[in-house]
Amino acid sequence: MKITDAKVFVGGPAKNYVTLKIMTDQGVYGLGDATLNNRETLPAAYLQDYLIPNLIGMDPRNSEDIWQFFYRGAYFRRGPISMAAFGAIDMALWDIKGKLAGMPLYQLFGGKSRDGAMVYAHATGADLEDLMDSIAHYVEQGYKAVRVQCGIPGMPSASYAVPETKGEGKHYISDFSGIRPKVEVWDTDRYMRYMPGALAEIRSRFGPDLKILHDVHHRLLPREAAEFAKAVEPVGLYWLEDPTPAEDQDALRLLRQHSTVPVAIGEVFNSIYDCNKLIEAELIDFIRVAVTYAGGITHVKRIVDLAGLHHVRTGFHGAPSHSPLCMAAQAHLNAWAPNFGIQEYLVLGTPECDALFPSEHQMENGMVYVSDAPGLGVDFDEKEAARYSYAPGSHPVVRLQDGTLWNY
Ligand code: KDG
Ligand code: MG
Repeated sequence: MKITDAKVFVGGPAKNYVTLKIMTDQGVYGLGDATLNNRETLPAAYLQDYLIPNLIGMDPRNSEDIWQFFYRGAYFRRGPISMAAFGAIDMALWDIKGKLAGMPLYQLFGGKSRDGAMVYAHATGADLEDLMDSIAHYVEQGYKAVRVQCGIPGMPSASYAVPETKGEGKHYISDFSGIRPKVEVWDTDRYMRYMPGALAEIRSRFGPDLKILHDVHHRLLPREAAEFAKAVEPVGLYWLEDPTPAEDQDALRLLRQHSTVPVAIGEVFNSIYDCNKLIEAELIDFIRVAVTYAGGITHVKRIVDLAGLHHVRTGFHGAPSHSPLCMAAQAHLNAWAPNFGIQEYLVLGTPECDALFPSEHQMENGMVYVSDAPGLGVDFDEKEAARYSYAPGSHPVVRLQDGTLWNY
């Protein structure tokens, strides 16, 4: 069996999904997602210029050897661009494998460990009351877990993932007004003073059962993160996400010494070598890698297995920038993983996405139920895809009040 061709599409409904389609001499094709938010053309170019010309003629069933060929063979290893490109190839090869076997991917991993996988929604508000309305909206829809982000009084700009004005949803993932980022101004002291009390009010409004998550988005220094984690401990968070940047894997030790708040990290990691120390030293509780830019199913499954040895559960990244293909790959892993925790969920279900990526994966009452279709269980409508093209976008950059550049 041979790979005969592969194509890359960039575009989508208000998003630049990077979709790979691999064709074979047996008529079976596979689909993968290489979307790297606001840098989409780069994995697309890597696929087109280097990886696809090498893929043609390979046996698609040898997904392990193909992964090793591209990873070890590149010489310059890792990094989000290459890992997103390999991730798409790997996803597509698993899709082909599942279709050849006539089985959904979770069966190839070892079958189902659960019927439905719990997901969390994003609630956001310009201020606390606005956020309370947003949380109530998701609770009414049956969500059991909600990530909460709100405006901080006196903060010079809207803080991470919150709108400027009440009642307005925040499209924080990409600003399509151009390639030059907007600047947001961040004030750590105001955040540290306000947010623990706001989280406590949310807990008292919604009661003990709601799973409350909060994303610090890498903004605190390790000592500040430890102080913040200690302050929010009485709230009983389901998790505190990215309290401090984790390039320094030892930075979490200080937080661990001062607090038992569950910590979730990893949405910007792209290999097992970014998180092996965090996992082995049991400094985190949830690993947040995405199948897309952590090298696909083959590599993420290794991370999940390592995590399982150390009581670390999964909480895969599911920002709106991930296409339904990545979300499907994660849904299959979520159905199987003995150490599944929760899934971030924002993408499936919009009419435009459903038309571009038809699938039978279901979402009901805050749970995702994986489809039994062979492979990933998602298709790609090329006629729909022709309606969309690449639109350059950017994340904001963050500065402190004196102008110092900070972490977005
Ligand atoms: O592209 C950046 C987003 O993926 C990121 O800001 C989303 O932090 C995020 C999250 O938790 O989904
Ligand atoms: Mg996050």
